[in-house]
Order: sequence, then C-alpha cells, then structure tokens
Amino acid sequence: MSKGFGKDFLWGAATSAYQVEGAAQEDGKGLSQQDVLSRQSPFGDTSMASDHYHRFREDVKLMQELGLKAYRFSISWPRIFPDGRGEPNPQGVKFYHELIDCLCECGITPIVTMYHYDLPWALVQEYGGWLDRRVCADFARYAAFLAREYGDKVKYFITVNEQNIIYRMWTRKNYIPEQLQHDEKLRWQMNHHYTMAHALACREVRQVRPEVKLGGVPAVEPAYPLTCSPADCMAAANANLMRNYFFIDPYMKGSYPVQGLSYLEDAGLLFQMEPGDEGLMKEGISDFLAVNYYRSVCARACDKKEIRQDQELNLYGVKGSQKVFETVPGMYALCKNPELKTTDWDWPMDPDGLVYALTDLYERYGKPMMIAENGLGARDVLTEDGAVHDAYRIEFLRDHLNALERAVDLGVDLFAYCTWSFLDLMSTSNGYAKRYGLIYVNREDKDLKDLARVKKDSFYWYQNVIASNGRER
Ligand code: BGP
Repeated sequence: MSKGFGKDFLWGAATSAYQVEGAAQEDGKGLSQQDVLSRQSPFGDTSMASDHYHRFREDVKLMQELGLKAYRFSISWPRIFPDGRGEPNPQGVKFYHELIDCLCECGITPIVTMYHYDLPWALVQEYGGWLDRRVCADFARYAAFLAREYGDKVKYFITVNEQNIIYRMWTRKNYIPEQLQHDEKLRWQMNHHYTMAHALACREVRQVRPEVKLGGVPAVEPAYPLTCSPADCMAAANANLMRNYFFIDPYMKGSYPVQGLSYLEDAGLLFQMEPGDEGLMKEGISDFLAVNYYRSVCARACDKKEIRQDQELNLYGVKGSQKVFETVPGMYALCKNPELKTTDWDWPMDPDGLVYALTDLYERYGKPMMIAENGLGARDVLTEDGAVHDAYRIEFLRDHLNALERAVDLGVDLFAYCTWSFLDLMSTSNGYAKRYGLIYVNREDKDLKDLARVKKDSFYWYQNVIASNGRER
C-alpha cells in the first residue's frame, strides 16, 4: 500500500522569465544575453514570448483555477538591474512584487529561480559575462537584493537553473565570442564561475535572510550502460560523473568529485580555483536539491581516438533525426537507448529513470528534494472545437507521477513537483513549435495571433490530480 503524497505536498508548475514574459525592452528592463542570442536562432524573439508580463493577473487566475499549490518562475536579472548592478529598476522590482502578491493572495507558494540564462547584456559587454570571475560578486549582490526585497514572501529560492546544461550547451546558454568557442579549458573555467556564484550567493543571502531555503537545480539525466560489458558500465559511470555529479556535488557536498578533477587534470582541462574557494563552496551547501527531469541517456565505451561531439549540435532535431550524440573521447559516448520510445523531438521517455535518479540522489545527498521541471514537448494542435486534446501529455505525466510515488514509497523526501510548463512558452531549442504547457497560447513563431489562453485536456487532468492530492491520476 502506497504512503501517497504528504498533505502539504506542493503541486506546481514552472516557467522562466525570458521564455514567457515578453516586454524585453519595456519599463526600464535592460537587454539580457538571451534577448540577443534568441535573435540569432531560427525562431527567436523574446520581445513578446507569451506576453505574461502584461497578462500575469489573468495567468495567475488560471493557476488558481487549476488549484496550483506552487508556481516556479524566474526573475529576470536585467529587469531588476538593467546594467547588472547599481541602481535597481523600480518598475521591474514592482512587477515581481505584484506577481508574488497575486500568487500569495491565491494561496500559491512562489518558488523563485534567480537565474535562468538571462544574464544582463551589459555585463557581457563590460567583461565578457560568465567568462570573467567578476560575475560571481555581481550575481551574489543581485541574489542578496532579491532576498532582501522578496524574502519575507518567498521561502524557496533556486540560484542557477541547470548549470550542467549551461556548461554542455555553453554557446547557446551564454554569449561566447566565436574565437573562444573551442576553448575547452575556458568552458570549465566558466563552469567554476557558476559554482562560485552559487556559493557566494548562498552566503550573502543567508546573511540577509537566514530563514529562506536555498538550492540549485541541475538537469538530471541518469546514464545507463548500453550493454553489460564492463567497459560500457564504466562509460555510464563516467557519464553520470561528468554530466550529473560534477555539478551537483558542489551544491550538496561543497566540493567537486575527486575523480572528476583527476579526469580534467589528465586531460589538461583543470580550471583555476582561487585560495578560499574550497571554504566558500562549503558555505554554498544547499538546503534542498531541486532537479529538472526529462529523460535518461545511454552510454557506450569510447576510446581516446574518437572524435569529440557536442550535444548542442542536436538542438533543432526532430523525430528520427538525431544523428549526433555527445562523445567525450576516452570517457563515454552517448547513444540511442533501444529500449525506450522517444518524443516528437527524439528525447527518450523514461519514467523509471525518475525513480532511479531520485533514489540515487537522495541516498547520495540525503536532503529534501523537489522536481522543478518535468514535462513533454509536443506539437499540440488547437482543434476546431477550440480545445487541445493532449492525451499523450497526460500519459507522459501520469507515468512520471507513478514513478514519483514509487520513489516516495522508497523513502525519498520529496516536497514539491513542478510540471514544465504552466503555459506554452518559447522552447529554448524549438520555439513555439514545441509546446509544453497545460495551457495553449495562441501564437506561432512568426504569427503572434491573439495570444489567447486555451486550457488543454491536461489542464483538467492535472486539476483533478491536485484536488485529490495525487490519488486520482
Ligand atoms: C530545461 C530548461 C527550460 C526548458 C526545458 C525544455 O532545460 O530549464 O528552460 O526550456 O528544458 O527544453 P526545450 O525548451 O529546449 O525543449
């Protein structure tokens, strides 16, 4: 007999600022690096997105109707500090006060991400953004400001969204000048700046508001061996180490895994740590571990002579088209998992992987956990009856909730689940062709239409899940 979900379990949904807000240059907001990078993508434009900036009251009403207990959203750093630091932008500060107040009035717990890829462009221009260590102090100052300003209404703050994806897709999630894009050591150095930014932010926030709860959120993709050959099993272990633990250990243990450091040293990629970094990393140990889960990966052995391949080459893939898998010579090569079906965008669907990941991470770190993102990107269709019949999404989410319950029954201390996403938004890799929302937003990449909100079948399904505290699904 299952224990089920606790009575205070936070049933939530998530978004991020640049993917939903729009108003990219309104009310004093400065440009972010995503505003600039998105313009260079085939679909990109952050100026309207889902127009949440202007329609947030309507959107929160829909959240209330859905029965959400929590809403995870991100604050746009350049909306608060258009220049990255200095004087805050009063209209930006006011916007998030209004959003948070509106949520609280509806009984919805705000979960705030401080950084979801949208670094102020001014800091890129000033010193190269995340490539320069100065960004850590600027981020910590911004984080402390958020804690001071909103910390009496917000209990959960997430520092950085998906540091491991930021590393892996570094030219998509950061502005990296072309001549530096092949500098692997710099890439690890940049990653260390994120690690230190998280740690420093935790220290500063705790000084201002010791009562708030802090954590980072990696994207966790457990790696399975392609076969039971020892070499493939070792490759899977390497993939778990260098794709997951290397980024999570600093948040949860305050140190990098030694094997990972050895690998980087051997490969001539070891980044520079400054005196005091190790101590500071300990101060960044998180109160909880938030995890974004979409899929697992499969790994095979690969020798040092294979050619390095980056995952970011796959960004615009559609079903059947995934030809390039991440390959790290001498460590692991990812490959197709023949056991799993895939989404419209070639992402393997693996609810069991969620049980695997949660139980593994809980044993490793032993801190309360939250799923901060989990969902299905699909080509939804608005039918003539004005509905969106997304039975495939319901099936996907149901399978993952079944997995969640299994993990909880196995003892994982899970306090929140946020589906990605609350409403359709600009997918980071496929624009509005790939939709994740419980609510359809009536627009296409190039045709803004009327941006009307339409509740999908999955909206009504999730409404019932929440109302029954997860029993009916
Ligand atoms: C996560 C990000 C989100 C979101 C999601 C889906 O990595 O935190 O911002 O977009 O993935 O990815 P995509 O939009 O590329 O399909």
